[in-house]
Amino acid sequence: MHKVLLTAFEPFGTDVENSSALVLEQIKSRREDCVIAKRILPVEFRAGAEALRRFLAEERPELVICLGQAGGRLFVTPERVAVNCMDARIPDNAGFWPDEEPVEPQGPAAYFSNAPVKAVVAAAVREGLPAAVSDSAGTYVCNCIFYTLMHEIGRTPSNEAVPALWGDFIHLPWASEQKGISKDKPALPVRKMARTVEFIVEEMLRRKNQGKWDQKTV
Ligand code: PCA
Repeated sequence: MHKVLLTAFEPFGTDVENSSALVLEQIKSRREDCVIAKRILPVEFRAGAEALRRFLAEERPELVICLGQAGGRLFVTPERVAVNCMDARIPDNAGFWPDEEPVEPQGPAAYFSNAPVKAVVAAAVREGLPAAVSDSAGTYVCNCIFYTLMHEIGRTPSNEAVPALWGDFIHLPWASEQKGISKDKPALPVRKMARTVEFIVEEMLRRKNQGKWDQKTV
């Protein structure tokens, strides 16, 4: 039985709901060959990172995907890279408002996701699902959580050719059903986004089991 950890966020800014939490709710916790632990993170740089570390220690998953909302995007967008920078346009939900501060003062400038993001997105697109690779998770809380995840993975010993823990972050558009989002804004139905995330999880697990740890699209 495979163990997957999926996280989403509370609402933030002026939004009363977060599409990532609506999508997470729709995803089944148990599938044929895997158990999915679902957790909500606060939209706070420090407490969010702390909560993620705690969930990793509690769940000991082999695949972690953190979901977040990026209002204005058109597709479900797995992120390729996390940067060591916290630079916020608005304060987080605890009132912390970083101005070009590192996530980890001793950490590298950036981390790539160690999952085959491009290959999995290509597979999703072949299925007709609304997915695209993103090369920037921004510099707000989502990027901080993604950077923290990859930093923790880097500290986890792994002797095998295929790392023991794969991590990625997926930004989602606003949801069509989301309260407070006007109809002229770009949005996707929750069910469609949930199906796309489920496909990405399945495809990542399939590749991980086969030891296919490369970015080739075929
Ligand atoms: N999106 C924000 C933080 C929480 C969320 O869902 C971001 O993109 O950083």
